[in-house]
Amino acid sequence: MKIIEGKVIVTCPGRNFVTLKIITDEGVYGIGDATLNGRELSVVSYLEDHVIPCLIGRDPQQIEDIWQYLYRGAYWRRGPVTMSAIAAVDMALWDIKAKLAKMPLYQLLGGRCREGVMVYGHANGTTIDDTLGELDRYMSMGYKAIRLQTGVPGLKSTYGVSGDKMYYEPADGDLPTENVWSTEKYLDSVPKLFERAREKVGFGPHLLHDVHHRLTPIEAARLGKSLEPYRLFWLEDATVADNPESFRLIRQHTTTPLAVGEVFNSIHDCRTLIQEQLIDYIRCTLVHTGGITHLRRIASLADLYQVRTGCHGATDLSPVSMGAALNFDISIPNFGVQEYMRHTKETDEVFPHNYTFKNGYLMPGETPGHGVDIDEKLAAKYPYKRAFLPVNRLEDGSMTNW
Ligand code: CS2
Ligand code: MG
Repeated sequence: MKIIEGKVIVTCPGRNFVTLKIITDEGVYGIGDATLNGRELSVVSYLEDHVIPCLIGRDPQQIEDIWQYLYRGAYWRRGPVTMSAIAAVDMALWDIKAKLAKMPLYQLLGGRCREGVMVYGHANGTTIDDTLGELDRYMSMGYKAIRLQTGVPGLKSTYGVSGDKMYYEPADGDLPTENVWSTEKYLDSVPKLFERAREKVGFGPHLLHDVHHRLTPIEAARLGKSLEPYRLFWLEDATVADNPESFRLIRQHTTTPLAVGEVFNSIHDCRTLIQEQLIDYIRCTLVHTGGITHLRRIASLADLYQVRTGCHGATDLSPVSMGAALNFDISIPNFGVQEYMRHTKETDEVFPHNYTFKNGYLMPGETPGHGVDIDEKLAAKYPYKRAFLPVNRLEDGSMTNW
């Protein structure tokens, strides 16, 4: 069997998605997500100019060898663009192999370790009351785990609070929009949110929160400590994870569980955090961390240190990533939770899929492969539209983390 074609499909049903389709001489094809929010065209070029020409003629069943070829052969290894491109190839090749084996991908990965994949939804509002109303709504939809994000009094905007109640798309401008941030105002409001939430719903639902890289280590330690009475499932991206030493400091002050990793793209980014048990959940995702072949290694390392997975699953990861992730999640022993930001109707129509939501769990389907396809004709109706993620400045105008 040989690869005869690699096709990159860019579509924008409300937001941009990049999909790689690998076609074989026996007619079987596989698809992989290559979407990197705000930098989509960089991955398109990396695939079209530097990857696809090297794939033609190769045996698509040699997944590991092709992974090693693309990783070691790049010379300039790692980074979000490179690893997203490798991820797309890897997802497509695993899709092909499962189709050839006539089984859903999770069976090829070792079968089920659990009945379903617990997911978390995203309740958010401009005020605490609004957010608690959304918490009610997500609980009524059956979610067992819900992330809470609320507006910060005195700030025009903050991460995770969207106008639309079901969909959250942060890439909102043809050039980066400039947000303003105040840690002081934020640290005043978050403990109140979770105090009110636990008063309202008790300790049944898992509650999560995403700090989105915005605190210093000692501020993150203070927040973690202040949230301990409310028993969060996790506090995410409490500080920027460039320097793992920051998490040694946070760990000294709080038992609030920590989740990190959605911006990571290789096992080397998370090795110290996992080996020193400085985190409790690793958020790496298939599309930005080299695909199934690499994320399996990360999950296995994490398992040795009782760190569980909590894969990133925002709207800017396509349904292809979600479908592949569910097959991965259900098959590993140390699964924690899967993020599930719903896609719009248009997106779901471009990417027909077999996964289903029921009572707080997502279930991968039983069709061979990862269970997601792309309707190329429909995709062509939505041309690429440049969109940047915002940038963030402090009230004095200096740059900070978005
Ligand atoms: C967020 C993301 O889902 C999350 O945890 O951190 O929404 C993130 O902001 C986007 O994926 C960036 O494109
Ligand atoms: Mg996040």
